[in-house]
Amino acid sequence: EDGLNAWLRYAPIQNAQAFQARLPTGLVALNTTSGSPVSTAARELTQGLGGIFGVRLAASAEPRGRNAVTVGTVAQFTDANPTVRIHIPELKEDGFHINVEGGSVRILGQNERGALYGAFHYLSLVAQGNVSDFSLTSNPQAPVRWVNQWDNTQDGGTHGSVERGYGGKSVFFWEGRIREDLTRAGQYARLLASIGINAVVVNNVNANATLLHPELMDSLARIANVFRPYGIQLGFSLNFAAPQLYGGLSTFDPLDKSVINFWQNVTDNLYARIPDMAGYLVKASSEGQPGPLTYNRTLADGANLFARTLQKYNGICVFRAFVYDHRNLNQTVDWKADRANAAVQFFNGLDNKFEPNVVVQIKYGPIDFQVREPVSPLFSHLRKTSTAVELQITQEYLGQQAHVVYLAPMWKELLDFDLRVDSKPSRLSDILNGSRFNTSISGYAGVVNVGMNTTWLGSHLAMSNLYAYGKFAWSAASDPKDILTEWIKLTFSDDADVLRVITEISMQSWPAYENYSGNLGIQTLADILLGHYGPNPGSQDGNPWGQWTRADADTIGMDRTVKNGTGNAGQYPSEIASMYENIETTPDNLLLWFHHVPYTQKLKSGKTVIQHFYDAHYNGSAVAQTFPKLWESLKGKIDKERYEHVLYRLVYQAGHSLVWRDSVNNFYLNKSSIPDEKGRVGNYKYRIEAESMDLKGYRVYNVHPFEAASGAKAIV
Ligand code: BDP
Repeated sequence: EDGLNAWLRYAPIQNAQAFQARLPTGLVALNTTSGSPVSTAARELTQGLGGIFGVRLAASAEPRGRNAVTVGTVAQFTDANPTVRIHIPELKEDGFHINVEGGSVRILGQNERGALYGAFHYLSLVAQGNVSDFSLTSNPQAPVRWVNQWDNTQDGGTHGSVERGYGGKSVFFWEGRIREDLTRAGQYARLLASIGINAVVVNNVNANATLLHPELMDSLARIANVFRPYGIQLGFSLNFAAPQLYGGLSTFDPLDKSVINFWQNVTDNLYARIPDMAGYLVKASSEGQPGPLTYNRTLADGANLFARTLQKYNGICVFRAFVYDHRNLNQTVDWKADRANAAVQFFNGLDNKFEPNVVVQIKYGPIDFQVREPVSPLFSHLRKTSTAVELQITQEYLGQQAHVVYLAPMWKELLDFDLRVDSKPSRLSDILNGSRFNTSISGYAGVVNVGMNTTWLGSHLAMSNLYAYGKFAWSAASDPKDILTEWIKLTFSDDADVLRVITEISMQSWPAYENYSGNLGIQTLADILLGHYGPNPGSQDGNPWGQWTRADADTIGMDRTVKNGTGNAGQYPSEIASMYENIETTPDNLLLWFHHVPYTQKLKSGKTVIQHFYDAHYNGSAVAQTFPKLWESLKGKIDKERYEHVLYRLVYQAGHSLVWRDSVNNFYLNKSSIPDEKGRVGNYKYRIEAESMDLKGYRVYNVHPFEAASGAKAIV
């Protein structure tokens, strides 16, 4: 098993024979046109029931499909069976209804995509051994359930690279062109359709304008063709300066007539090739990228420019809120500057200025995919504008798939968070499903970044995050542990030990990572300048982008209060603002996010901040130390290839968690000069240092930063 089929393995289940009498023997596909999602559904059902139970479904001519599985849309069913009355609860776009009575199974979608989702859902249930009679209706909570890929498309030098991708080369691009062989792109679409995703933005938000070349647009259409049988639409990232960089115009001012014409022409050309394109994703005026602010235009001017070109095609323009330009080059502490404030400031006054087909895509927290962030306050400011949350499946700051970090519990906390807008219940999930502010095209975007590696993300266990993302995008009421159980059964097996061990590892993994990386809301403490990987707490304060931990000899944390700090707490609705403004009411896990305190500040637990730091780093890494042993208890119960692959990574994670623990603890011991009450930090008397051994073929190397190696030395 190499992971390629992920949770769609359709592996035989135990006691398959016992179920035979209850299984369909025929198949009625209500649309047999090749390439239609319903015909894809029929193929999956044949393959799935064949794999799981060994049944061979015969195409059945009988339109009602007794002892058969019938799949199609409600309208197709009614057309084929004009005299049959069926009662189906209300279906929303992409929703489905499944009815199982013995071997007669009806899977009907509101549209073809819904029928395909229904087929996958049915297969997932039977693959978990559920063949009893049931009837269920499922509707997605929101229409935007997108995936973003950060695949690079430049000519020359990139070799199919994926920005922040840890699963190998792009499945779409190679050297500035679209791959000839798009098999993997099709397999990816299959995986995504099975979890209810309806669009993929295929190129990096740091977009390159050359893809607008007509020949490349033709090839982009090939990707869309591979997606279509799975009901997946193609989305496309744009470079805001393309009119100048690619079109040869002297400007890219969004209000300039020639610029408007340029973009209309691009949109017309793309839709001529891809009539069902989902729309655009735009990163502008961010991290040095061009944008409307270059011309003193507003972000709404920027978003509307694209939105208007899309309207006649029903396309949407997703405009990212990750906009900031603050750089502090002299590196002195500016107590009022705060990148976390940027989005709300830039969007201020724009709420009623966006075209109706604009969706503002907001990272879950106000900074950047950290291990713990409060919900972005921007969600409470945009009330007339559709919004989508941006979650990150690729674990950029969270261990880059070399560490197991199951993210669903984090997402659950964020989605359940009540922003109390106007002192009314305002859970993030209710803003995203459109119910809180009555928005029509809100939803979810996940930065996934799969690659050509057969594990997709670079690690088998990381795939639970992709699976969970789809489930949350479909329904925020999903439960992280239930999702995990399902995923384990489908991906590995329903063996009790396998379920117990993978659940134990996964459910402990986010708290463990938070503990051994950066806790109390201090951010991840990963190296901030280069790879965003591994411990480098010093880099947080020594960079111009303003992500400051503001640690000195006596104090630590970022004062984001209105009273003394950057005012960020005041960007939240009043009840939440006052909670974060006061140290007493700020939850410990966000204490250092909102407050600058002495290391000796007491937490609610009674511990000091510094002692909590030390203890948490020991506890977190102690948990990671248990992972390899737990996994080893599954030897023989998991196929060899995946067993070895996962074990290798867990052993690495256990070791790297020690590096994290010691680096962070040493750094703060050095800063604060407050010893660990338990005498552990900086005490290496039982450790044999590599540099003190007899070295053959190695030499001693001075490590910088010092805290990354005991005694600041390593061997190379
Ligand atoms: C940062 C990533 C960078 C992205 C940027 C973004 O490090 O690769 O381009 O976010 O989201 O976290 O635009």
